[in-house]
Amino acid sequence: MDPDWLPFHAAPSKPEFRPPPGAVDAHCHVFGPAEEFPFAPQRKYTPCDAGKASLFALRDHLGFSRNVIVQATCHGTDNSALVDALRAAKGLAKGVAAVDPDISDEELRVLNAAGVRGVRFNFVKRLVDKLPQEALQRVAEKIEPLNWHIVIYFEAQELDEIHDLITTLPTTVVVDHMGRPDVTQPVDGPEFTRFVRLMENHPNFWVKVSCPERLSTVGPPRYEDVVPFCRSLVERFSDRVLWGTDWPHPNMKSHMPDDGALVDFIPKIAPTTAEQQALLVDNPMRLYWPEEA
Ligand code: 0GY
Repeated sequence: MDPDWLPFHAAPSKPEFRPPPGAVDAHCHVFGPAEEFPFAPQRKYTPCDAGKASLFALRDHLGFSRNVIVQATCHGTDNSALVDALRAAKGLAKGVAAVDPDISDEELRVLNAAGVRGVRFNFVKRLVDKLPQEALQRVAEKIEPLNWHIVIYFEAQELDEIHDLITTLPTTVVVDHMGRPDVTQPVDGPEFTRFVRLMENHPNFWVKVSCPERLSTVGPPRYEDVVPFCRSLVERFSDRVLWGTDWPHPNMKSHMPDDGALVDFIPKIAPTTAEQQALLVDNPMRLYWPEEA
């Protein structure tokens, strides 16, 4: 693992907030274990191992029922660790994969059978080498017939560059971590307003109100400066918001969050039981387990 890598919290607190029955942690990852699932040669970081057993133990400890496991860039487009975790979860996890534009229909079928329901396009420059837009469009066309969606990860300053590509995608589009706003700017300032408009103008867009630990400048345990941003999205788009821990928190440099404290952030951004039910159960179930929703 990288010399400055911060491993995940060894003993997260038990949250005071009790998620509603059937709650879904809709953004988390597995890393390795590297001996069984080697990291990709082109990776931009080498994490600690963070395998499926630790993830499932955290799910139970925090009072959640299900996970959506998102392929992390350190595994490139080799989704073996993800698929292994999905199979082990016995229906209690769905996945978001990273795929090459020339992926075969048979490979897509295998991923689908394992529980993959989306692909991720990562535009964060420190994490990936740039992929041509035409390649991403090819992936979008291939996954559309499977009824998968596209998860996109970008930072606020990248929105201009990718706007035309992402707004013409034919599927549901889920934006990670609110498009990573600069939370020192006002919530009603030009940057975040631009993101709110994107959500308003494109009803196929969903958003994860996640990662206060990455966005906050005031820090743990309450991450107060991120609350208004999440709150504004939950209020406006209550049927298109998702929440996730982001365990095992790749590339955190300032601190490693206590996952229990992250769960206690939820009632601040979704104060009513109706909002909590939508955020944690109804919305992720509709997107990832429509057959049970
Ligand atoms: C996240 C955030 C990060 C990393 C990745 O796939 C990844 O490597 O998503 C990050 O470094 O900001 O969502 O886990």
